[in-house]
Amino acid sequence: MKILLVNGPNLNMLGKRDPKQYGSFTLADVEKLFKERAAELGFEAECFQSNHEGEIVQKLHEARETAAGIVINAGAFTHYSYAIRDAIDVTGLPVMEVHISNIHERESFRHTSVIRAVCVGQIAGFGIKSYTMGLEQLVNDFILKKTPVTKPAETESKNDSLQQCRRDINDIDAQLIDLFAKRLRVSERVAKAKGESGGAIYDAARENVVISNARGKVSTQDGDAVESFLRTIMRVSRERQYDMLSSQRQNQNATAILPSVAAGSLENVRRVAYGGKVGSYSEKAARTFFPDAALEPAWSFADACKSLTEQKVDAVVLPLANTTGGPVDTVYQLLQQKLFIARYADIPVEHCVAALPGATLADIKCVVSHPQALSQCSNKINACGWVQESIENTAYAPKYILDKGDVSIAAICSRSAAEQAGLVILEENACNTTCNQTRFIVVTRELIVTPDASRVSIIMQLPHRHGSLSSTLDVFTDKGLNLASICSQPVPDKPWEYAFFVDIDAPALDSAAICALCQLSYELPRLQIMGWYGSTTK
Ligand code: CA2
Repeated sequence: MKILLVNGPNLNMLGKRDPKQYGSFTLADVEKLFKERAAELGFEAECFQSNHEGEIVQKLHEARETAAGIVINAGAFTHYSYAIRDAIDVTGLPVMEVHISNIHERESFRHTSVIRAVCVGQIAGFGIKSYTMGLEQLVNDFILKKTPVTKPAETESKNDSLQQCRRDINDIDAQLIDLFAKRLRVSERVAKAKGESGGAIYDAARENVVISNARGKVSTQDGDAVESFLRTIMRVSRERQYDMLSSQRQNQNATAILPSVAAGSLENVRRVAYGGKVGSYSEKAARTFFPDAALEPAWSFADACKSLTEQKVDAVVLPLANTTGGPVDTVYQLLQQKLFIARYADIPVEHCVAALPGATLADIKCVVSHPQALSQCSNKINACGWVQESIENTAYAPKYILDKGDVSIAAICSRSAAEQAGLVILEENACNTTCNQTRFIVVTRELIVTPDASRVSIIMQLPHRHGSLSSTLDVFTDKGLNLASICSQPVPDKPWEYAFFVDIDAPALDSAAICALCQLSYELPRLQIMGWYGSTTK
């Protein structure tokens, strides 16, 4: 019985090219050495080389009758020929896989051997010696000792182990990484070309074509997964392009997205409007921000903003959100006009229950306040079964009760507002929590970015497409930016359209934030910077 040596495609070129990878020996040298070593081991060797898959399959079939074992270097077929794999399997002979180079340390596509599982072993990376080592191993362990031929395939098919799955995934990931790195290089070339031509980086129509082509190539079942995968790699590639362009045109970018940044600062603010009256929480907040300014009460938040746009005041102080009651919707609506947030402060809020002198808690049937304050005290109100009545501002509630002269009505307001009106306090802190806080903001006509800014607020509107919000937020994630808050509000005059208000933690004019905002300003139907500001801590 003979030992068959099979060499696959291109191995007839050994010694003619690529000596660094494959040495300077020729195929004739390999075959001579193989025959000599086989003879020493007491076997005759037959050597065969072909560049054709079918011829190799044919030779393997014939070997069933003529050979005791086979050594095979299947060349590049190793990595993808299931026909050769099956032909090895049908020989029923011990087959040893050999390679001159170490396929596991080369390109990732060479890490996979589809014939490995039907061979008794694999020897790779020892140059010409791989052939003799493979031969010796084959003869000693699998022919002379007649070790029963258990190929990995047999154990594997019974137990397609988790380990094997992981090996497969590692191999596939290695290939994906390789390809993705190549794709990034091409994206960089695209960025260069677009940088020169001034072309837009985001081309939604082209991305959709890429996706629908890809969907056409895979099963319906895989369609959505393939779309998510492609959208992710396209987004990351776009980010690379924006990064490249933005490092070239950092200043241009900042001016493109940021409306003219006012040179001035809040130090020049002399007159400040707030919604409510003396004793209101807004007045307290305005005083916190501007200890020396002239404070002007306005009937409503909208009236305060009107004074600002009409240049009657330099700034307005408004409540934006509360830790219990959530966003103050009317203020979010007002911010959709071209107004800017210049500062914020989180102020503890404690509401009391106050009524006409002589009234007791048992007399109260109804409470009056701003809807936010009512919701912040909802536990108490519901427990007592009080009817609720809403009013423009918590600070107006005491006057309302005085006007009514009704002992069964109580105000939910600040202690100072109650005391100024001469009401008696029936309950000190009626809030649902003991840590109730309201975020107040300073609103200005121009964007004022102070050096201590720590947060940027934006309004964005997204295209009506599935995954739109999550892929937009991914831009911030990819840039390592933290979102401090997000909320949605209806867009006035556009039924069922919503704007997202997003706060991002970022120091003044942070380059990662500018880059992300710049990208989104190109890609979204609307992106408005509402402010880049710091906090006035109490
Ligand atoms: O390392 C091995 O033995 C290989 O089986 C050789 C194959 C390659 O496709 C496998 O990944 C690993 C290629 C043989 C090509 O041989 C050449 C010889 C000289 C010049 C160019 C190619």
